[in-house]
Amino acid sequence: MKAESGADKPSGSTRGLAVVTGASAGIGEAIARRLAQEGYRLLLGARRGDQVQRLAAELGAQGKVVDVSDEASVAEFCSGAGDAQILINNAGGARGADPVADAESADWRWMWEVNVLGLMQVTRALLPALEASGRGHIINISSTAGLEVYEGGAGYTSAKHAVHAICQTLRLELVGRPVRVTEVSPGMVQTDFALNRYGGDRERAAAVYRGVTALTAADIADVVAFAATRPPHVNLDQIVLRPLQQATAYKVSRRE
Ligand code: 8X3
Repeated sequence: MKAESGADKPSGSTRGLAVVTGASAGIGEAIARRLAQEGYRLLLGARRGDQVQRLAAELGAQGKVVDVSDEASVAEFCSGAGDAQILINNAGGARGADPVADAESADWRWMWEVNVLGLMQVTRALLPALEASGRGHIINISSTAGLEVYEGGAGYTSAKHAVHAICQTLRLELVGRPVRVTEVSPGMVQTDFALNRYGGDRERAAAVYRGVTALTAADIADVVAFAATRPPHVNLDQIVLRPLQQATAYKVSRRE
């Protein structure tokens, strides 16, 4: 996808400040790399401070530790971002795949705190800056799990359905104000997502991607860059992308 848009790129200068959460690895890292190439200044946040600071140093960006589920941590993270123009809410993930009957409360609590409350807290903290920029943009990295459900997935799918609802609500609440809201909803992406979900069980995680050419983190970054670089009057509401071999979460054509 070609991200260049003369209409949106200020000539001879860098673009505005983009804030990326969950930026230490996977999709967040790929977005950070891509937005750096596109000329954005970056504030990168992640729970793993050493990793995010290493990436930030490489990209000439600012890197800070942030736990999006912790209000004080979010306040500290956002304190230097008064000129933010873009917010990429990427921090999130899944824990466990138990049916509701065997749900682990701690796993559900973590998923709701990071995917839902975390997204709300960073958004709330940065909304004044995004609006003041005159061309603000919130890009929420959601999931096809925000659109469909599957057995054993309710902790994660319910959290991502909440993200979908928040995106739609934000568009209603912000209409007429200069803040775009885009939901990016990927299906299967080859990252540590499954490894984290299954508590480091490599075999189980590998089975998720077996026989499938999954999306890559760079594919998602490509779509994010495209959305971000449209002219400011163009709002891409929702972008759903999946590997060619995936029709739904549970309908996947695997090579033998
Ligand atoms: C990940 C997609 O199908 O594993 O966000 O829930 S799925």
